[in-house]
Amino acid sequence: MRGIHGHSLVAGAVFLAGLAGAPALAAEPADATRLGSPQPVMVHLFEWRWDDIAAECEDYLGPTGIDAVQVSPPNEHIVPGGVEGAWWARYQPVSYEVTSRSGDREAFEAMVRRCDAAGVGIVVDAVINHMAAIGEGEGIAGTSYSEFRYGDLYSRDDFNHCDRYDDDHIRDYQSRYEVQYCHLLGLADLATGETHVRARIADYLQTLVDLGVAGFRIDAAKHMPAEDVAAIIDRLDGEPYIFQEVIDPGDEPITKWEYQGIAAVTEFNYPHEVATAIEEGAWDRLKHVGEGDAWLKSDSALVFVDNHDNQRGHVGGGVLMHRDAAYPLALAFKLAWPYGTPKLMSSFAFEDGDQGPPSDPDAGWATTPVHGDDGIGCLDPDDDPNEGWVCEHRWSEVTAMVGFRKAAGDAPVTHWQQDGATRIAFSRDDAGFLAINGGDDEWDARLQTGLPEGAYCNVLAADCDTPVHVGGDGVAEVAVRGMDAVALQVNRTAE
Ligand code: QV4
Repeated sequence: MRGIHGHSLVAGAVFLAGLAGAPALAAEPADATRLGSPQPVMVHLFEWRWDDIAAECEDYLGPTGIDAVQVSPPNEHIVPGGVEGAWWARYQPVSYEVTSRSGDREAFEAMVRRCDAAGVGIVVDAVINHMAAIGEGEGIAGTSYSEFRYGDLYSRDDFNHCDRYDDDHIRDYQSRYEVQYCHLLGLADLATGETHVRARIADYLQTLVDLGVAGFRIDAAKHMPAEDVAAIIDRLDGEPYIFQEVIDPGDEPITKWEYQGIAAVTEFNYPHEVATAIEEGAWDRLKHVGEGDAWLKSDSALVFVDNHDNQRGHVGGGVLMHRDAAYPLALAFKLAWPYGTPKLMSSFAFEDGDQGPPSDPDAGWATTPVHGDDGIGCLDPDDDPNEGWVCEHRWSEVTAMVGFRKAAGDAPVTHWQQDGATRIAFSRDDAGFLAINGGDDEWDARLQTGLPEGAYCNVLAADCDTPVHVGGDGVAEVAVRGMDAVALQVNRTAE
């Protein structure tokens, strides 16, 4: 048993003092330009296979200007058959061998190479807080595990044993100690305070850096003391972009602020504020997204309208997702609004929140490809809405707004205008302009832009047949249909 009994809030306080004295580490892994462009956009190709991602990088992501893909955990996990093909098998690591439901190491390496050649970086979802749920079984690459023993990698002493309740599971999120030293959902909690455990985790991450990955999502970072996360990252050679999954609902002792000096952090205010503002018809509240003390500073914030957990209500839900009519407008806002590093969700459709990706139960729940001869492509409106690859990242509104974000660069927001609470518009200074009509009736208005005089294409429209005229005073005559938007960008004028 490790000497963690009696560990208390004090450790957190000591650590914070320590971090303040370690500026060398601060901010660098949060520098999103490490993903290869000044305003990078990432997409989560949730549960996609490695060869599909490689093809997607070449066919769509590179040409669209999407900079990076978050991929599902690439290391060995429990067999999906044991859990009826559930997607969350990937979050139960059995070893650090690079073999998973998405493909083997060879396919992973080929993906990294092909995506890199297409200008797209791979961001690995790193599950390092824990191993598979306490119990026994075999991983997808054949590694056996039993209670607190995972192949030759870890044994009992490498785990925290928090001595709470009868099963050491986390129950009280108001207890810092429990959240960081007990077992999240019964998953065997690694003793990340131990030097040799840190070294093994860092070896795994370093292997991936050496294979050429561009970054990491640190899964369940809140469940590791920030000091431990910092110490693991500090061991890495290379320059990965890192963001940490910290769900801070605002009323727990562990906060996102503890992690923001280490690397970027998920900003969970974002999906909730965007969803509630839109659902309450208070689109004008979007003006304040990212503003004030409750929000991470922009460079530290990883932002999203939904993620793989909250789109299926795993973390309280309350977000917009691909099934919602307002979702494309929420994404247009996200890509036009210069706060945080945006991540797009590319989902598979589901009926049941545990349901895995399209797959064949008779073949060990092998994932059905998107591309190639056996590929099923992306969901059409006529398809079964409960199964298939949704591919939100291919929607025309999304690809257009990725281009808008690049064109807007670092131009600030200017000329905020609104008509009531549902009609909003703003400029990205002299580089772009977005008007969103969240009401039902058409919005015909003369709106101030920062754009130079000209006839602009609405980049959200299918064609440029009806350009929008901007006068010498920057005023545009716009007609925005109900639940629609108009986006203009400086380099997209009518011929
Ligand atoms: C079950 C019972 C538990 C019991 C346990 C006993 O429900 O009460 O303690 O058995 O063994 C799956 C099942 C879950 C099961 C657990 C262990 O859903 O019912 O527990 O396995 O067998 C994903 C899924 C989880 C899934 C987990 C592991 O969301 O449902 O659990 O993978 O397969 C907090 C955290 C945050 C976390 C979020 C889900 O602060 O960090 O919960 N989010 C990340 C990922 C998420 C992932 C994990 C963390 C775990 O985004 O996808 O959980 O790696 O908010």
